[in-house]
Amino acid sequence: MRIVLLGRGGVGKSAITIQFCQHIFYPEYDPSIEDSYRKTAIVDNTQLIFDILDTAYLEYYSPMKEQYMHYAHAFIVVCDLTDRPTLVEVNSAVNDLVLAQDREVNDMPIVFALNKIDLLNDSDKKLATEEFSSEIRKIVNEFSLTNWKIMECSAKQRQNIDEIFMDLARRRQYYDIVDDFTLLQNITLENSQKKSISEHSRHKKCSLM
Ligand SMILES: Nc1nc2c(ncn2[C@@H]2O[C@H](COP(=O)(O)OP(=O)(O)O)[C@@H](O)[C@H]2O)c(=O)[nH]1
Ligand SMILES: [Mg+2]
Repeated sequence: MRIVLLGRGGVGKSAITIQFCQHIFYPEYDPSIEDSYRKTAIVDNTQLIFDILDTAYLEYYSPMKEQYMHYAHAFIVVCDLTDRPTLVEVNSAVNDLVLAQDREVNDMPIVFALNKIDLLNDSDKKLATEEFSSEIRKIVNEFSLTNWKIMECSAKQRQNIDEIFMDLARRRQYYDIVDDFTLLQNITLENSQKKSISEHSRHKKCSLM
């Protein structure tokens, strides 16, 4: 199952990924690293392979991100519960993933992860969660998302980290994982179709002239 993490730099995408895969918290992880991780886990008695892309803001075009976004089975859109401006990126992240998935119904599983709850006391956490949740609900309505959940978490203290990934696995209708070989075949096929279409239109133009 392929999962992509999105959200503004510094919200904790890498910390969540590394905590889930390796059970450690790196306080100083390089913010420019975009990398994929693999982890096997049992969900409801079924063994699942999680292929996770931890994205980063990159100045250059990232073909890996483009393909992962299109072929992803689920998304984690992360924001920092102590930093309200990180909500801005939630909107653009949802916009990007909706475009990349290009579905008739936007039923791709999405968890909105409100990270860094360890930094807030109970009453601040409650207030911030309410505020973030109401903003996220607006975005959900705007894009007509049908398969989503808001979850608080702490990558630092490993709170709700496994739960996020398990929730996405359960939200996915099908457990049949397209293996990497099939994926590669699909990409090659799509590329060759694009190529033949453009060749076809070139020929057409020539014959018209
Ligand atoms: N207190 C706290 N700090 C966190 C948490 N998650 C990430 N951080 C810190 O926030 C900063 C950015 O995290 P990082 O995972 O690199 O963010 P990314 O840019 O979204 O990948 C780092 O200094 C992390 O140590 C968390 O749950 N609690
Ligand atoms: Mg990172």
